[in-house]
Amino acid sequence: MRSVFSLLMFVLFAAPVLAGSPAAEYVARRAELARQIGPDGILILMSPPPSQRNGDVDWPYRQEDSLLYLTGLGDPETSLVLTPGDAERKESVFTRDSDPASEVWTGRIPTFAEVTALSGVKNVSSSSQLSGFVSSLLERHGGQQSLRDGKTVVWMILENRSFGGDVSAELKYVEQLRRSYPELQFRDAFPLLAAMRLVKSPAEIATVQHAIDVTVAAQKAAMQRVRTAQHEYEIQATIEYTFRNLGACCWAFPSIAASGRNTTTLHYETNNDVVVPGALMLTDIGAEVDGYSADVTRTYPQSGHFNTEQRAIYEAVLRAQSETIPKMKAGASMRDVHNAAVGILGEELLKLGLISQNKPEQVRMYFFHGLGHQLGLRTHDVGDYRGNLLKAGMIVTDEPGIYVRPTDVHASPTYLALTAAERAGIDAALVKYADIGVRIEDDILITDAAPRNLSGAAPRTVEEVERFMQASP
Ligand SMILES: [Mn+2]
Repeated sequence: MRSVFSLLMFVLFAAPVLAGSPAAEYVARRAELARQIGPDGILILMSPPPSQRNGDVDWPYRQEDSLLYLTGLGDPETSLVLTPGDAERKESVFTRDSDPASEVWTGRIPTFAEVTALSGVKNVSSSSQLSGFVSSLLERHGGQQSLRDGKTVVWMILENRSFGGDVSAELKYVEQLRRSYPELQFRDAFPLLAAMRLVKSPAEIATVQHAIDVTVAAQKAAMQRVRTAQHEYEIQATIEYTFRNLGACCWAFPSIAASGRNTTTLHYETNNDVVVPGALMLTDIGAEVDGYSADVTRTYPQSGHFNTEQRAIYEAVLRAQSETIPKMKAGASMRDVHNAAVGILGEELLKLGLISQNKPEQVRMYFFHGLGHQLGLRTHDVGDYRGNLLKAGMIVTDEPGIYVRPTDVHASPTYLALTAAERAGIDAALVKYADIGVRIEDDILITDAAPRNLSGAAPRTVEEVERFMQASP
């Protein structure tokens, strides 16, 4: 009985890693969304156009997250239309026709049958038919009065697609439809999809775990490489080599490989400086697998040994992480977990002399980002956990840090408001710990029982890091 169960679990968890989420899961997601938008709703999701790098070179294509979530289809020029009120045809995909002339240049275009097999959508047609299909749909709705009565609602992803003054294809399409059908109502489908995407299915968790496993291997390779590397980019090369070598498509965000004082820059990503002998190295990296992101940070000494000051800061951050991970339980508020981390960092910073009183505004001179974020199809995934309680199935990072930037501390209003004696005490500590930056980041699965650290296989404690680095060739 037990072995049958284990085997079943293996199949459930292993299959998506090998073949992407099965079509059944996409079918269920679309059915749930269709239920939410109701019979008067029409959902239209469009893939973004390829984005140009320069000349005739595009960036690698990335499908829009929610379209990927609902269909598994990664190709450009793909649209999904859901029509829950239609008796015969409730869902349709419009995508590229096969085109031998262009396939010579850009590779095979999946056949309509392949699109059906992957997504579970039976009606697949040419992308050239999308606009005619939507018009005939709206004419029909108009004939049934619901358009004129204002009941027909077109749902699209309108979320932040107009950033940068660049009006998205969606917004242009909305304007075009509005001109032809002034009575038509439009609504943003993003909040519905964001709510659905918060809690991850077993297949999604397995995919994220796969991305994390690749990222953990890259962290270990980086810890080995730092002993002999001359420049940060050599560490970056080792990391990204490992991603591809283990089958991940790419990074989910540009790799941060920071040495010495660069560890105190949160999103340092030029990675061109020398590796400072004996200094700390901070690598904040994430592989992407089947659209899902990992996000793991490790900080380790170039020499393989933490010196006294590095170790003191490291232990402070480690304590904040070790004591907050167990608090990431279903029903807990991430805001409370964040505040707990701030309190612990405050106790430690006080012991180190870097603050004069354990107050959040003083801690903020060294820890100035959130404790964590959701992880999924985006590295900073949908869902504002600040307003919501943690739920089983969410994956959330726990990433406290301390960044000692003396110039910034000296310029901070909090520091300037302190007494001369308090400032003198802090100044002495700043000299001691100047330019040390430590962040430790793990990916935590919220469960109904204890939280599970999905990235715990990367050496994390001082002892684990030193033992691993010293045992390395
Ligand atoms: Mn992160």
